[in-house]
Amino acid sequence: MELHLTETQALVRNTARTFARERVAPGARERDRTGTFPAELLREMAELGLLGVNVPAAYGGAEAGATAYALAMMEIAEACASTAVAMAVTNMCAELISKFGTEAQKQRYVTRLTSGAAVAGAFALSEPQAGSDASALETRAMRKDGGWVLDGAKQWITSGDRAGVIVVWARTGAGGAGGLSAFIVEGGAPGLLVGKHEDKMGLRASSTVPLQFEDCRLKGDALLGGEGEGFKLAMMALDGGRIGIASQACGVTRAALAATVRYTRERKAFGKPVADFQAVRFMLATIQTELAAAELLTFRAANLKESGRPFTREASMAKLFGSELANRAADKAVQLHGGYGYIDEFPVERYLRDARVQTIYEGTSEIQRLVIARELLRAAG
Ligand code: COS
Repeated sequence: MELHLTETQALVRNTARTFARERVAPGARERDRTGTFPAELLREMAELGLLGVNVPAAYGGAEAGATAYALAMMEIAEACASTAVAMAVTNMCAELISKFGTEAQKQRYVTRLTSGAAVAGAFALSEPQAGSDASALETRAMRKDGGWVLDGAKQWITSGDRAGVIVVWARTGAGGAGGLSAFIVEGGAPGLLVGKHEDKMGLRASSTVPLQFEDCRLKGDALLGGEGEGFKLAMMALDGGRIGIASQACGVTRAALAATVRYTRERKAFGKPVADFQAVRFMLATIQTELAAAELLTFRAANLKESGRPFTREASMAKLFGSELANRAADKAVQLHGGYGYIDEFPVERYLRDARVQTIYEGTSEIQRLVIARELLRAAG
């Protein structure tokens, strides 16, 4: 769907669109097959301002706002959802540090993320025993010799094997949400051990690893935000992150729909193009209508965010609806391709595999529903 865009938003969208079509889409199938991380593409994205779309220009960002970010994510995800997730987490870390970091942290880490020098950012919140229940995490950070020592295990860390900047959550106080703090850890830090790559169903060109912290020594200035503020930082970052995943879901849905329109117009059955059958048209019409709704939910959340208003509920609604739609749309795309949908000569099986995680990461659909209901009931007084 077409929104009325500002000049800046149109520029970011067009830049991302051209880059996605010319540079990202062509190798997507091969990267998926071989599990090749898009390092070179991320470097080029940094040059285009796509690793800090909503980050102040003072730290190398494009300072183009949350809507421009959503527009750019949709374009990149339409071409390759794996590349989009690495972009999303890098933007999320850059935004988080640019918002809550000290001036020195911003100068040191945000510029590394936006310039591509860090390759990517990573967000290390989840643990083997704490995913949805994020406040139950057990990694500990103890004060020692004016600095901190991290010990614990993290799980499902996107780009965790190559990120130059990793935001890590650890317990610095009592149990529960109030005892958590966030830290900035540099990739390759002594005591940071990178585990084996997860052999995932989808997003196979994005790397996902467990991380282990063993007596990992950090300087005193590694703390991001105040001590005990970590949980709120994580929730705020995830609110923004969910707009990113909603955008990624819209991108995958667009790709699934476009591939299906192409295929059903060409493929003939019973003497006419498959697209001439009403049952097929109804499926296409439903996906297109729901895609427009998902995009509008995403733009609404982004618009609230950039105008400084609360957007927690709207981000969860966009993520919930968009991620479930991407799964329905990719599933229908496979169905309408028949047997060809089930082989990797056509891209729709990849879209289905890539969509599957979207209802799980950055908060499952069930967590989104909890957040939406909590905000609804709170607003009702
Ligand atoms: N923004 C700012 N603050 C927030 C917030 C938000 N979106 N959501 C919660 N908080 C604050 C609360 O206001 C509360 O603060 P006070 O103690 O000062 O009142 C504090 O955080 C604890 O909130 P709450 O009691 O709601 O926390 P819960 O432990 O019940 O957790 C859910 C709430 C389930 C929503 C949260 O744990 C969550 O989002 N889990 C999913 C995590 C996730 O997405 N993981 C994927 C990781 S990335 S792949």
